[in-house]
Amino acid sequence: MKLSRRDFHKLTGSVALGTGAYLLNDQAAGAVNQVEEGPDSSVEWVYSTCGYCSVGCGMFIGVKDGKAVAVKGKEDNPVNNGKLCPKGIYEHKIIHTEDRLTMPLLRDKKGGGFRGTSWYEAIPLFVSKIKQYKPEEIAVLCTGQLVTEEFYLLGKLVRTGIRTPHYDANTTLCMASAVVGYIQSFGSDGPPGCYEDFEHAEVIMSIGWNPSEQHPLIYHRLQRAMDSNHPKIIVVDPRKTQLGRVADLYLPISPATDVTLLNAMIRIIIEEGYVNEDFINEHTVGFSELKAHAEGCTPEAASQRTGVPKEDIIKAARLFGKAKTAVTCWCMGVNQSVEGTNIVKDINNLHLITGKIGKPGCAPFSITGQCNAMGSREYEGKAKGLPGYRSLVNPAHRREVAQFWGVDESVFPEKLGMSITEILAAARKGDIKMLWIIAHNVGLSGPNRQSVLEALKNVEFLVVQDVYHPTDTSIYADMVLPAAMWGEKTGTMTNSERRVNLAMAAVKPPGTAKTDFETFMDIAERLGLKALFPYKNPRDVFEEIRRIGKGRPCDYSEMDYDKILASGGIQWPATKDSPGGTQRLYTNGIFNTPDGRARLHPVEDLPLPEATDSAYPFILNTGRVIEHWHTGTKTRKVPELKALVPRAYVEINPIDAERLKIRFGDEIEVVSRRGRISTWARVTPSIMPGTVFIPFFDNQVPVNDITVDAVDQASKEPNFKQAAVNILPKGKGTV
Ligand SMILES: Nc1nc2c(c(=O)[nH]1)N[C@H]1C(S)=C(S)[C@@H](COP(=O)(O)OP(=O)(O)OC[C@H]3O[C@@H](n4cnc5c(=O)[nH]c(N)nc54)[C@H](O)[C@@H]3O)O[C@H]1N2
Ligand SMILES: Nc1nc2c(c(=O)[nH]1)N[C@H]1C(S)=C(S)[C@@H](COP(=O)(O)OP(=O)(O)OC[C@H]3O[C@@H](n4cnc5c(=O)[nH]c(N)nc54)[C@H](O)[C@@H]3O)O[C@H]1N2
Ligand code: SF4
Ligand SMILES: [Mo]
Repeated sequence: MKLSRRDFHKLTGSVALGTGAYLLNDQAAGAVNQVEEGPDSSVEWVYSTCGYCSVGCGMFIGVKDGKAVAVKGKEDNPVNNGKLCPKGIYEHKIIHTEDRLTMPLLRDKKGGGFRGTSWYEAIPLFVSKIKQYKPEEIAVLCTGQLVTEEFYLLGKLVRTGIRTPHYDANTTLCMASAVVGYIQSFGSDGPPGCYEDFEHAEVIMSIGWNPSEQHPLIYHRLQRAMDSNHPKIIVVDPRKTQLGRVADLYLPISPATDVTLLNAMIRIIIEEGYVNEDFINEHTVGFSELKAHAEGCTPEAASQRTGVPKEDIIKAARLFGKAKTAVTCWCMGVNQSVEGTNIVKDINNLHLITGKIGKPGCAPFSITGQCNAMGSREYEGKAKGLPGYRSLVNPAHRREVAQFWGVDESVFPEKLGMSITEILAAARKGDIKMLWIIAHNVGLSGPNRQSVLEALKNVEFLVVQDVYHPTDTSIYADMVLPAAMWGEKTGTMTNSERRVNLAMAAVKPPGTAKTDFETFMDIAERLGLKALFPYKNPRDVFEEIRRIGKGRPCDYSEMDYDKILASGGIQWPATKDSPGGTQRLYTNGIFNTPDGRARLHPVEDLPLPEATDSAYPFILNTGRVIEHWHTGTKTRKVPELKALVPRAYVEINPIDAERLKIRFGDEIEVVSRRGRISTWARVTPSIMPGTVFIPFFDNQVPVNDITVDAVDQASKEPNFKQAAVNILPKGKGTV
């Protein structure tokens, strides 16, 4: 079915073109997919959870003659009530594609191309390379898109078998600032809130988050809340997103000045007496320092720096302060910044001083990105290095995990190794010789991409484990390992509200492709670690996760696959006291710090890593569109989605466009100190003057050629959201 973006929006009940405020219910899904239902239907529906974003929609995959032919929402799922967004509804179309990997590939040293091979050759070669290099010459880069059982296996394999400290993931490009901010404020990672909080909140503040496009089924819940309890909506974003359009208060903030805005709000809240003194006294540390610091943060100065009118800053503070309940959601506009951790801590400050946490309608709520970024934080060790939110530098944690696994704790590295951008820099220098990349298309999604490609080309042995080939990363590999994908494997995933749900295998992987689970097991066995890896299937691993996580904040001990299937997902912690799961964290005001008190942190804005100047006068903002998923390896293959947004574009404000004589649709170049890309201009007032926005899904418009690779020093998350660029009519010289 060929649809224009406009027709698609009409069919799916959109409220505004380009906003993604459209959802498909079961009936519309049927119409789109044209699947026959009813007792005679030969379609078998298999339980699953969407494999794209962290909303975690419950769904079924329709299978006919061994092929995935349709998808439909699960009516009684507590997250999405049967509805799906456009990516979800076409998800079966990403499985049986022509570029699926069907066998391992090895680079043919003579010809330079690839030759197909068997696992009997690939795994021994892989393991011989692991033995050839020193552990610290090897690095592993993973993802937020495997199932938790696979994350746990890989974490155990890296710690006990490969033993390199250099083990990171694309989650550092995404969630790291939220993780570090939570740990510094509350003593532990983990979003405290849940989606139901929207229905209890008097105020919902969104900072650097575009939910109508990136979390459409959360947006739907926001809409439901707007219709029922009418929360006041505050949106802080340099782009006027759909949520910004419907907001009660839209604050068009100058890029990366969020801390200044929050500090001024904190000052007003303290000054005007909206603080919760009992909560501060009983449950926090550091209020007097925060107060002293806030005194210097006047709304006048904040207005000057942020560009937000002073009256609006005061209004936001009063709305937030006076409300009995408030939720603050944030996403990449906060995390992907050199000051990401600071912004997160300031959001936490705001909630702590007003006691707006641990109650219905009250939470500082980081929205995650990938379907299972949470799972990698919980049980792969992406939060602090060891499973169950345990830390590599905590002696008790090291002991616990070592004893549980039956290994000597000296096998663990003493501390976390390099982060992703550091690993890539070391690979460029030749210090990392073997790089294993699993489910991460860093060749398009990594910051300052040409330097990433240099790293990929420079490592002696690059292994890429993916479901498709060629990708922007796999083309540089020495070995490509074919993986089974969503719909072909079974395991759990945790969504943004800590809900653990199952995705089940519906169809078989193509050729000899294996699940990542099987590949990790094969490698472990070949490394002689069979005794440490006695699992027959993901369920066995889940049982181990239940035991190793018992008593930890992310406790799964009262969950099992059957309970999850029956309930549509269980929110951790699930313990003896709360066997059905837990909606909210910190309801008793006790945090995961040694004294149980949360920490208040006075913080400041940092300068942009790359200031604008006369040669590069615009700030480049980057991100996503609803129709496409990340680097587009999946969605660029779905004809309906590709037809809607075939090519990435540059959003530019009409004032700038007029000055530069650029019309809608003109081909233009965007140039930074690192490179140049060209594409068409989309002139729109939703982007503020002096800034431009380019989505990163399109490898014909590789926006990361021009982004910076500066990182937040605490979280190591790259600053994807601001780089200095210039705009030129195509082919018109250089800056
Ligand atoms: N359709 C679709 N959905 C997705 C994804 C996808 O690729 N496609 N990816 C998933 C993943 S992994 C993630 S991480 C999430 C990301 O979800 P979001 O974070 O919502 O998406 P982004 O487009 O990256 O950026 C969000 C907003 O940050 C704003 N922003 C930029 N700079 C600043 C700033 O300085 N201050 C403030 N306050 N805001 C700023 C941008 O203008 C943008 O509107 O989406 C998930 N969902
Ligand atoms: N400019 C800019 N760049 C960004 C961002 C931004 O906002 N702006 N956002 C950043 C963020 S938040 C994120 S999360 C990253 C995302 O960046 P990536 O993770 O690189 O993006 P994906 O396109 O999802 O790549 C995942 C890869 O895994 C493969 N894959 C899918 N399923 C499986 C599986 O089950 N097993 C295996 N082995 N492989 C699989 C896919 O084919 C694909 O090649 O991009 C980051 N880059
Ligand atoms: S909102 Fe996210 S989880 Fe739900 S169908 Fe869309 S992509 Fe999948
Ligand atoms: Mo992400």
